[in-house]
Amino acid sequence: MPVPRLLSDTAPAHGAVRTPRSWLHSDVPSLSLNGEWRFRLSPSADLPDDVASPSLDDAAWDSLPVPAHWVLQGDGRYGRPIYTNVQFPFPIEPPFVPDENPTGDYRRHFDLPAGWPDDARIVLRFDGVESLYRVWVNGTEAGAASGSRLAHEFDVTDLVRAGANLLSVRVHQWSAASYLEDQDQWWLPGIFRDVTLSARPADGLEDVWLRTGFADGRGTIDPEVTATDDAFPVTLRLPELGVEVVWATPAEVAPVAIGAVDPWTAESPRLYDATVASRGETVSLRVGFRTVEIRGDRFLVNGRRVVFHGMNRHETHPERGRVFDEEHARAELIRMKRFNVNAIRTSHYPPHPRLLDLADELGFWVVLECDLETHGFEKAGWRDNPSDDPRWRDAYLDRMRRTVERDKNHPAIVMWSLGNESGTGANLAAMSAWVHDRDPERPVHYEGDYTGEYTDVYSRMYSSVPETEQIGTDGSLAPLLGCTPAQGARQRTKPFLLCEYAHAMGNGPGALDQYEALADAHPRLHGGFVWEWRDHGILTRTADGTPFYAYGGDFGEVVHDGNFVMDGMVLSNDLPTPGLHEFAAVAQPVALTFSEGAEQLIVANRRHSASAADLTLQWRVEHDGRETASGVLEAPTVAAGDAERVALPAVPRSDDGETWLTVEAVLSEDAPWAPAGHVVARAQLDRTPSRAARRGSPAAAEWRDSAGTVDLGLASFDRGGLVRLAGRRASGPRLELFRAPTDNDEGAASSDPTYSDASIAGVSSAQLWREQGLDRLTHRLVSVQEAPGALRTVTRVSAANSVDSVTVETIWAAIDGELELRVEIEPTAGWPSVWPRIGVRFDLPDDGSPIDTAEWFGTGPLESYPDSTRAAYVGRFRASIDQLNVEYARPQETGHRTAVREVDLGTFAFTTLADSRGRLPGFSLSRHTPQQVAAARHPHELPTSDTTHLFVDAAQHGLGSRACGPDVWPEFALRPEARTLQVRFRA
Ligand code: IPT
Repeated sequence: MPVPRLLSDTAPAHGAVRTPRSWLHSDVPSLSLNGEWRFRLSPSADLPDDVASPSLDDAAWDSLPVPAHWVLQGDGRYGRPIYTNVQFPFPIEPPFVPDENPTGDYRRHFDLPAGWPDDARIVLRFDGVESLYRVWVNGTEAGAASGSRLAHEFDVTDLVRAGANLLSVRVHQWSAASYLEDQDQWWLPGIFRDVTLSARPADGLEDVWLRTGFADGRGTIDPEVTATDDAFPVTLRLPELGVEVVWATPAEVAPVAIGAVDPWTAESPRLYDATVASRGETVSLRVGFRTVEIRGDRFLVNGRRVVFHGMNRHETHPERGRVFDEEHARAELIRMKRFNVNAIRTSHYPPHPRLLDLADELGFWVVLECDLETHGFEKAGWRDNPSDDPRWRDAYLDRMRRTVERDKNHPAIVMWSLGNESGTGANLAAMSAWVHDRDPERPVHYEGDYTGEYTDVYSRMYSSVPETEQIGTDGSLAPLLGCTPAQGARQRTKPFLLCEYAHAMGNGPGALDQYEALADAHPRLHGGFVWEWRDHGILTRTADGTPFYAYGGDFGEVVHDGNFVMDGMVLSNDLPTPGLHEFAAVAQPVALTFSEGAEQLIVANRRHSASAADLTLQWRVEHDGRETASGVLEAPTVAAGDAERVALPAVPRSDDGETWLTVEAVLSEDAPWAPAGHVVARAQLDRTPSRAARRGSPAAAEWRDSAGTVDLGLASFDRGGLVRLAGRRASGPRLELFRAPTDNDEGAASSDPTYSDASIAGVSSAQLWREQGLDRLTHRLVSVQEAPGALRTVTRVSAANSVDSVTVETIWAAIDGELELRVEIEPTAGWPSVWPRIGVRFDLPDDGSPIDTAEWFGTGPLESYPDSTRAAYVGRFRASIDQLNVEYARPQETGHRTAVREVDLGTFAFTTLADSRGRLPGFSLSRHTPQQVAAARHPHELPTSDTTHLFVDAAQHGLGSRACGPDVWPEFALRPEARTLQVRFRA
């Protein structure tokens, strides 16, 4: 077929492409063709077929590893990655792609192993090639295929010969298939998964499917064996269960009652080794017994409701891209388990097949998604969308078929998903119908089926808290997205899940606990999947060699979507974000609460089916963050879904400090994913006896005007301003209303009426802040006064061309060997929007000994914000300035510790006093001002600094999820208001 026609061909496969089947562990002879290949890159697809010619001399070609993406090899020699979310990086003219089409020619020689059976079919398997490729063996074309994250097998029996062989592959970056692969990720061409040659005997097992079931403590296996008559007898063995069944002919293959077994669940992923042997081949599987069903609006596994505490997982790595690394994948899944993640949506394509072995083994509910997204068609109102165009029907069906057939044996997979963001249409409906026929058990998911025409579960992305609540509630006529009231009523008859929520871009997301509470309250709601597991940063270097994690635009792309690809719970360098810690606290599988009167701990087991017998309840009492007593509670065994009460010990109270009781549920023994002692859940109780709050001293009454150049206790002042503190240079307090906007502050999504009083549709909070000049406030000293042992200043703070202002009164007073500072912050009426923060900044120049560590008593150990406080607990913590701040991919607000009581910075320390409403301030420590942070696009662009900045904030604005979802919940939005800050410094 001429190249232009092949490139625009919507039909997925040509030539000797074999029928899709399971990815099986088999004993047939095989040869991995991974390794170094000869490689040549051309800028265009229209090339002579010389790549296939045995006489071509490729000695001058480069060498490239397989599997790999060519754009991630050779330091830019083979082009660069392109990041787009919804946009297509080429003109939208389906099914055509531009002539400028990077094309990689690959060649390698291999020896056909001696001793492979003569009558075997020789099969060449590609587990992933992006996006369209042609294959030749010894100069003859075997075929062509597309479907980047799907497997293809070619029958090359007639093309290979004994001894040396030449394998040639031509890979085009762009093809008709690219229109179906518009997922939000880097475009990364190349042979990026394994290539394997195998010898399939005539009496081998073409395919095996062991469908399992579990009911009343007993397992069943409903087998499907695809093999020729010659392959029989076929024997199924499960040695551990004493099962050995022999089928003499295909007609004898029938369901097997297994007897008593332990079921498979994500919590107790019990697997049994099984083999299926024909005359010529034995395959090994790990079987888990479980039954998936929908009953009414409940999604059940083994008869019990499942709540997804899930992550959307892309395959991405800063150096390898989508090339699979089993060790890294295992470490990722172990990390998920440690952070109370119990489910994975394989967004938005099937992962490397080994990932599903790991999911079976470690235990996850998996929604396995097909490799499909046509999001870029949304721009033109879905005109020409392949999803509803008969020319693409075969491609859609082929993709779904390859998805299901490859992975159907995995107990972890409890749902199939048709794809993501592809509008709606007949081809999607046809995919669903095909799945229903092929695998009637597992439900079909697809979010774009708003009205529920052809899918089994109701799914949404980023619906707000009130909307989600309405979905969970009966009798609500509130319209559901894209539905008439009648369609909405139908959707409410189905189980609901959030296939994406809580967009984890930069600092955030907020409100995880609000979504969790909804799933607790409304059984129809089955939880969801956070967008997304990890950042997709690509490790690269600046011209001067500084390494950094690149995002969209860093490779000079013509169109790109910036840092929208950095929206994970884990940073590019594998570091879990505070957002992931918040998730772990919210998703904790046992809820620990205290009875009224605090005599008892209530242990509620929120798991699917496992008891809490694997957990030990440890307690400790701390006075002002210092442990005074500890022990272990006599824990009852709490069955899943039950709650039990446990008596608490007597708590010794501190006379003058705070008394906190902390209870932690920890693993009693090592689990496959965490050692004994790993904290699974935590709760705290404030047992501080109520006593009169510590009040600041009354301000001196006899003020007289002053030049303000005085010494006061451990500080010196010049014209009212601080110049020295505890023997080091210092300045401040300076009013700070700005924070370096988070990605959510920069987001302009959503105008849900519930939130709208705090936000304007289409306009980000950050834009409003910049318009008002919060990042460029100017100061005018109005007055300086003195009284014995005290100093008072009044400053008016406002921005250029603004009538709105803030009056800041500071009163310093030397008291009991300490220096007290009281700051009264009072805005004029009329400031129009929410504020990022209300606080003050102190500048502390290094002078040879930088302030680079803080020890504090307050909440920690990680940053927290008003709508993300569940992971924070009260204690005494210590951290370096680098540990205090998170290196988000794009620099932004970070490091705020809420409700701090005491901070020790080495040369000096300070305590805080609650305001008249009992609110304690927070603090942060940074090497940069918010203005500097806001100006940097990447961490390495931050200027070198010779100063530490201390921020004491009366309040911070919440985080929300507005980069792609709802704004900050009104209760956690910070409005301009008068606030008081009060701290006491000591040396
Ligand atoms: C949603 C996509 O499904 C997901 O792939 C990702 O792009 C996410 O957005 C944003 O990071 S679609 C969005 C338009 C709601």
